[in-house]
Amino acid sequence: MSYVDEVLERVKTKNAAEPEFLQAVEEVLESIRPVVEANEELYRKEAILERITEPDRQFKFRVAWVDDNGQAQVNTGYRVQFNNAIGPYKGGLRLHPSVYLGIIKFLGFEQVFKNSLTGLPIGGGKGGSDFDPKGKSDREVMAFCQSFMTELYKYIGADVDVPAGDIGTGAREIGYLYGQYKRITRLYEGVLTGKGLTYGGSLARTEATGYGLLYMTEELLKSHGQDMAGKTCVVSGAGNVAIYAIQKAHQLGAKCVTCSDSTGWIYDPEGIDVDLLKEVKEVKRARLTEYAAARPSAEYHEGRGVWSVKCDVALPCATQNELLIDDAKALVANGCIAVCEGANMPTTLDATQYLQENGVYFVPGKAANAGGVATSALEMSQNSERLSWTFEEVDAKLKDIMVNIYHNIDDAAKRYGKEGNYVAGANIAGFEKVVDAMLAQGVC
Ligand code: NDP
Ligand code: 2IT
Repeated sequence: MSYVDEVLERVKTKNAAEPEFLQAVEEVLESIRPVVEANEELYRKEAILERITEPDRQFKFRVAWVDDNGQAQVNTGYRVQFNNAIGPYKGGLRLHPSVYLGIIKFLGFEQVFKNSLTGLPIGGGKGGSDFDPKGKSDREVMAFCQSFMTELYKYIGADVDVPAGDIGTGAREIGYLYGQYKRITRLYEGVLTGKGLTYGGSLARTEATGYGLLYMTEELLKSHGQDMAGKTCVVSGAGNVAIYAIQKAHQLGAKCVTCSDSTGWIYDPEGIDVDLLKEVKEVKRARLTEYAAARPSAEYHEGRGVWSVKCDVALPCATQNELLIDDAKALVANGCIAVCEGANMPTTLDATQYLQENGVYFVPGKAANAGGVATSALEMSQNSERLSWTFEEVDAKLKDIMVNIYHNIDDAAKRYGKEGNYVAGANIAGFEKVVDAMLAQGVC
């Protein structure tokens, strides 16, 4: 049996109850096959694949807090420190009822390769909790965050592990978490990113993932003789990534006609009104029905359905496994030319394959959404030098990083005879740097 197959079997046996983690590992190991085959003896001897699929360590802890009725509540907190071969662990905190260890491991594993692709010195980690911030008061969110950090602070630090936002963790949560870290440790350090601008945050971090996604999409189209101007886009999600993806797409002359949340979706043929969407989601924290109520051109539909709308470009920006095989078929039938993932692993393996086989340019999340964590690394740099850069400076660096990632993954795919396969390119390019560092640092 080949080394890749052997390790895939081992990972399946050891993590049988974690389908999302297995999915992420399978995608990566399948696409790095040619690299592994070229170095099989060395990698096997050094147990590279066993080590890269096993987190350095994982923490699981109780988070007890008191709700507004005086009732004690208990959630579970997680932090998985996956791999720090190239820098301190870095990755977000997800607060969503679906969170369990397998979700955090899949996200941490993806983060290792994504962070490598940024070209910046950051390792991979992820954390979170099954706490649901939706419908909670600010005081309840603060109580949860303080309790969560009272455990988490032991494991993190500006040069050790630097968490950030993800689903359910935005500026409000990062603020409460930072306040508690500072209070316990007495350290005023860049231990979290996505901080507010008055206490060490970076300009353009809020926009970075969505903007970066569009810089990547634009570069992809440009290198295939097209551009974003005049394109119709369908977007899923209505959170941080989706909002700023839509904003940048509109700045580039495209029109985004959909967005969605966990209960329904909007079709707005006039183009999504970003200011209204921000008001509904960032200020009121309300449902998309409020968007439809305030916007005559918009239709609201219950359930899921954005991928059935005719488009040139599809940008999944909500969550994992939200673009399924039938959605891929609908996109192809409707003439979609590119799918770039703003979310982490939103497209299932069979849907990805279908899109690629039908000539759709497909850029996976670990490359296309890397602008968020890259800008987090820029926030860390600014914190270290105790300076802050202008919006234009950070935005220009972000754009450079995304353009570089595109060319690196394109080149890596070509080097292994897989031209145009950006999944293979991203996994290979991300893997090469991490493995090089692991080999240099010995067995650990
Ligand atoms: P937010 O919490 O700001 O927004 C998430 C959006 O997706 C919301 O509209 C939410 O709807 C929807 N959503 C979440 N879970 C589900 C679900 N199970 N089914 C349907 N819809 C769902 O998160 P972000 O925008 O920050 O994150 C979106 C994706 O992007 C995630 O995959 C995240 O890992 C990834 N990402 C985020 C980065 C960042 O910097 N924030 C960086 C790189 C990737 P509702 O409000 O109804 O729950
Ligand atoms: O998935 C991701 O890359 C993020 N949620 C951002 C992580 C970060 O450290 O900014």
